[in-house]
Amino acid sequence: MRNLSCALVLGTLAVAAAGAHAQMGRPDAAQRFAEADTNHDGQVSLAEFQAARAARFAKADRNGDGVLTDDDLPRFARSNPAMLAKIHAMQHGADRDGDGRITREEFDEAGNRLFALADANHDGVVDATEMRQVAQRMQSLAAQRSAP
Ligand SMILES: [Ca+2]
Ligand SMILES: [Ca+2]
Ligand SMILES: [Ca+2]
Repeated sequence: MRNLSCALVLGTLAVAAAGAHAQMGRPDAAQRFAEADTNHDGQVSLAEFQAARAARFAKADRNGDGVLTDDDLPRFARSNPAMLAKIHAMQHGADRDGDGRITREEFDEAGNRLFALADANHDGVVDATEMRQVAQRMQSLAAQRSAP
């Protein structure tokens, strides 16, 4: 269950680390799915998923040093202890060696775990139904986390 949680948490990591603004609202899984589906066949292949992840990493790595750290977070997130703690909690799954830095390798590894998890019927693509299911699981996980 721990690994499952880690992988699920990773889905929201990009939202937290990359778009601090997106953090204000719930991640729109349907929209993210549509964005990743670059050939618009209604399914997200591993290649499409990885391309979307790569773009997300580049966006999250605001200072462009190739690793995700607190330095990449906007000032308002860094100066908000509650938000910072939340982001750190989410990053915990990706930051395998716990050094507070998420390398591209760690990020990709986490992404691959997420894809494997989302692809429930293991046909190598995540369709809209599978994406909805994984989004629901993420939401219930997030709800658990924010519960006292
Ligand atoms: Ca596609
Ligand atoms: Ca960085
Ligand atoms: Ca599938």
